[in-house]
Amino acid sequence: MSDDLVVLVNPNKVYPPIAPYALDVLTTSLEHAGFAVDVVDLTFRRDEWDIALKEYFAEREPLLVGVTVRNTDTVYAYEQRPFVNEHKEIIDAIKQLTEAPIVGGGIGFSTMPFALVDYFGIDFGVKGPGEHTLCELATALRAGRSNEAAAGAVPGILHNKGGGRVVRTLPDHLVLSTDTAPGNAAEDRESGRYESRAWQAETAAAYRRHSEVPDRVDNLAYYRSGGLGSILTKNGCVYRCTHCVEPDAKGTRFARRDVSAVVDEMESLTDQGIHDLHTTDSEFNLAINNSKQVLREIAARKHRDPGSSLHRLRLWVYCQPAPFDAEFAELLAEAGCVGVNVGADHVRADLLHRWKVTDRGGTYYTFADTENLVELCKANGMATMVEALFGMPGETLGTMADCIDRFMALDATVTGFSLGLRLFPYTELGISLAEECDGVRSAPGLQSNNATEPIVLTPLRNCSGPVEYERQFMFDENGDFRLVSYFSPDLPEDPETIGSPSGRWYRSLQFLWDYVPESELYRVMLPTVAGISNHDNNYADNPFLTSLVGLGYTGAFWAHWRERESIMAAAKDVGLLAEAHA
Ligand code: B12
Ligand code: SF4
Repeated sequence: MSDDLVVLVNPNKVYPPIAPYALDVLTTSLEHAGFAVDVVDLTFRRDEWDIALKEYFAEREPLLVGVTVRNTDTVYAYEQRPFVNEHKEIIDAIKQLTEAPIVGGGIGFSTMPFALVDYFGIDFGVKGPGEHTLCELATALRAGRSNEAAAGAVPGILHNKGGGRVVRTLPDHLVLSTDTAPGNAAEDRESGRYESRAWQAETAAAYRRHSEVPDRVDNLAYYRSGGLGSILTKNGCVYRCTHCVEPDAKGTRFARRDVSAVVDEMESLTDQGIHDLHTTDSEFNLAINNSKQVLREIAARKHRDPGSSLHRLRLWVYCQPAPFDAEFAELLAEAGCVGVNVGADHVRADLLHRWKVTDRGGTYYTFADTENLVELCKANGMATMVEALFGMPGETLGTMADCIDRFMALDATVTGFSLGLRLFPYTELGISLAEECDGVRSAPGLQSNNATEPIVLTPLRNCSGPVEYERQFMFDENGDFRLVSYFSPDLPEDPETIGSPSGRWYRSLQFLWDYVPESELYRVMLPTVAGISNHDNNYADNPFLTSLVGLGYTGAFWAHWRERESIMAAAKDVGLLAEAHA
């Protein structure tokens, strides 16, 4: 066994491929801590991943294997396509090839970490940023500790005890603290729900990003086949939008990275020829002063050095409608931002006030902020993608129509409408629906395409532990996939649809397609089901996206949405697209 070798595996098979940024972050920390690291990236070998694993493990016997799980599923309520089954297959193969303990992590993983440690049958798991925890785990194992002893020595680690029991080692600073979910209930401490995970993140270092280096993430290869690079300026989110997994999975406080380290990393990527960078913060404009500092630093370096590769930077950012002021818009443009994707979600104050909320439950924007953002971006030459999410509690045909009308009146480059929500265990909506069911009844709006029985959720406090609680959002009692989703029961569906656990909210979807004027469809993204359209907004194996990257387009895919007909025709001409998709 190599007593200082940690292997990090990327099992993501989704195309177009997105670089596993997490593995660059973790590799940087492990190397700082004196470990040798190999990245085994299966994305580019997705059709022969088993051979890739055999080749690798034939020559190496590592101390520890880490597996990153970025996405549990597509999180599209109409699709409900899981990925964790593919990941399990890969993990099972790894177990056949090495004795080394396996630790799981990743943002998707962190949405249901106890259930996934159990489902994958792995030794350990980490919820949230893994930098420090992974180094401490590797250090404990290198010192010769057993898995049991290592788990006890590593704050925050999840340890598989077998027989469906997964326990977390309570971080020292939480032993006496109340830094958990409201009420600080025992089950919240056990599951680690809604904690600050800022202490878990590495904020001082520039993460090392490589291209064409063996056993490392090949960022340039990803850029060539996915069209986007990535950059993180801070971890976590302080807000509590009721549909969103991120405050829980990433942490409820910001871990702001050192500004110079962030811009060093961006420059290293642009030096490598990766010119389109997408922010990977939950929202770039929260902690806005820090974000302004990052933008000022980029602009300053561009001014100082006319030869800097940062002049070729095209930045794409995720934002909320507020805060977003004129200075921020100007700084964005000066730094090289070309596109702003805003999660405005809705226009109706009556819906937003109980949905898009701060940690104290207050609203933080109105539709006027979305209008302001679109105007400021336009004035500064930046494209905009404005996204709405339909189907949250209280949604009716009237509220949808109102939102479509007012979103279409915005002069946004593209407007995206989604319908229905994939529900996760620790979102406010997931928690409140479990309360409403209380383990004895179903709640209106709960749906899963595979459900054969009414969906009855049990609150965490009444479950045997977090494994059982989390599992019910992904699996039924027989262990079959049942990805739980939610659609407003106030939408005009037949009573049979609403009454059936597997009813499909097709009428509401058809309404969307009918209501958006045909003349506007060129700049609108709508959810699809088989038969409605080939033009959907799903990133997973989407023919439009694969055409884009095949033809050499780069940047956020929505920025090319208006030209999709001609792009797909061109892709067909050069043989990139099968007839069925043209
Ligand atoms: C930016 C982004 C995108 C961009 C990516 C652009 C780019 N160039 O990277 C685009 C728009 C392309 C995109 C697409 C998709 N995305 Co996206 N995306 C994000 C976002 C905002 C950032 C992801 C990221 O890179 N984070 C930065 C890295 C450094 O953080 P990290 O991955 O969490 O890693 C840390 C920890 O998780 C942990 N960790 C990670 N791995 C491991 C492994 C071990 C062993 C350990 C110990 C720890 C550990 O340590 C890491 C370092 O701190 C996240 C939400 C978020 N705030 O993270 C959603 C998110 C990951 N996306 C999501 C989804 C579903 C998708 C799509 C599947 C959507 C779709 N159907 O089309 C696709 C998948 C694309 C693909 N090929 O995989 C979901 C996943 C939810 C879930 N339950 O699985 C998220 C969480 C959004 C959400 N709120 O629902 N995405
Ligand atoms: S949707 Fe809300 S809770 Fe989620 S990351 Fe954005 S601001 Fe934070």
